[in-house]
Amino acid sequence: MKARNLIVIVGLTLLACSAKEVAPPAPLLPIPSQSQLAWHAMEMNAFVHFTANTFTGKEWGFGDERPKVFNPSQFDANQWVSIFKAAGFKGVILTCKHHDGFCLWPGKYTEHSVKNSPWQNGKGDVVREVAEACKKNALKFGIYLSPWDRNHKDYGTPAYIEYYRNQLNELFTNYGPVFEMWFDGANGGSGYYGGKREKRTINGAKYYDWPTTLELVGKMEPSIIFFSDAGPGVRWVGNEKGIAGETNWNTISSDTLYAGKGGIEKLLNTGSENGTAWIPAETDVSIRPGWFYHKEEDSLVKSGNKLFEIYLTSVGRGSTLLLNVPPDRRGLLHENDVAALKSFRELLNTEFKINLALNAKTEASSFRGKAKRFSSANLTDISKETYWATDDDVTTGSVEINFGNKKIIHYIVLQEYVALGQRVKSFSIEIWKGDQWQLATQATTIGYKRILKIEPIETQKIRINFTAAKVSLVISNIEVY
Ligand code: FUL
Repeated sequence: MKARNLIVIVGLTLLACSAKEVAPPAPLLPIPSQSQLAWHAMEMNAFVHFTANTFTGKEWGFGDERPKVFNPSQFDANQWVSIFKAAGFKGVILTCKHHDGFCLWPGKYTEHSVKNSPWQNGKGDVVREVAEACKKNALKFGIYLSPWDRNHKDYGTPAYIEYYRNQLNELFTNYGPVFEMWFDGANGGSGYYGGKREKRTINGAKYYDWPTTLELVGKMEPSIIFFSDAGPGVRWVGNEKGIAGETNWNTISSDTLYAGKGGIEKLLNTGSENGTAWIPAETDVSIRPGWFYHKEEDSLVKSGNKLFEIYLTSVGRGSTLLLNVPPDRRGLLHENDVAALKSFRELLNTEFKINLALNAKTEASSFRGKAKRFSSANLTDISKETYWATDDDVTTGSVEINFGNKKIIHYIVLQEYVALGQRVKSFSIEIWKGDQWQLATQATTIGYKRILKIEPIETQKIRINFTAAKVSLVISNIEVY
């Protein structure tokens, strides 16, 4: 072998060894499960509230609505789902049963369902059609099954819990795969209850025996994400306005929480820095004032601009947006809602059109073990699986991104590599102006994604200063628009 070749081989081996020596950062517990990671990446899902209420004009049916009121004239689940897909949603969660107990599938455990409605001569199945439309459009399908049932005669007794679990069984064995299961927090109160027409109070912390129910569902659908105020998969964001916490930790201590427990909205909105479980916030909000369709709200559909604002305060704050778009009495998404979704999509497309940071030159204050695989170049590559990381004892640092020439910038997008936990507590963004750095904005948490909107400004480079973190920094992505 020639001496030169030998030198090259030795050199390469030494390089490989030194790279090998630099271990990746240890995860900061708690970390998300694989299904939670997949859920984060979905970013936007659609919520569909549709039931007897659509025809009676109510928001909370009493439970005495006759099934025959349910009669959409032009029902088309494919219209809903293809519009959701075009708008960029990745999943659809359907109210298979709302508080009135009316079931959108012809199950065998109750007569209070589509099977006794004139729609498709009692042979229709909304759940089936939506699940199939989701499959056809490659969107994931989710189930909302209200625990509170104002129709059922046994509500409040153990017999109802058995009924509820039977319904879950039916849904999960016949309509899966299901990515998310929504356990609503509204619990107990007055209702029809098989004709008793009375008030029934339940102990929210105990009555449903959630651990047993979750185990049952988990066996049928191991990767299911459970939504409730308190998780365990994802938590409620604490309001129905589309606003996640400006500080938004994916972590929270869930041992004292339960679905329907009041007075915890603020905590749910921000999570807690030292929470013991990974339970990210889901931001559910309706495109209309109500959750169900009401003709008199046709003029009150949120505009594309408003939806974009909500996108920034939900997805842009590390949460997932669950946007409710209720079909009308025809069984179609109303023209006004469709127009708003279209304008929302157009805004997303124009505002985030060209990522000025893609492959831009970066320079970091330091990087882990000086190993290339942890360098700041990973921030502006196309992959979200590569990341910039610092040494274990380095919890602050900065990264400069140089666009090569002057660009007008409006938004900065940051992502932590949350598979290794949520770390950043605060950061600031500076813009190069004249011959010095000028503060553009500062914020607290990042999490899965943080989008900061700044006053549009022309600049050749920006600097992001990570000013505090729980442990060393692990950032996977920076985009600039
Ligand atoms: C609430 C319910 O009471 C509303 O009707 C709606 O379903 C909303 C998503 O959750 O708790």
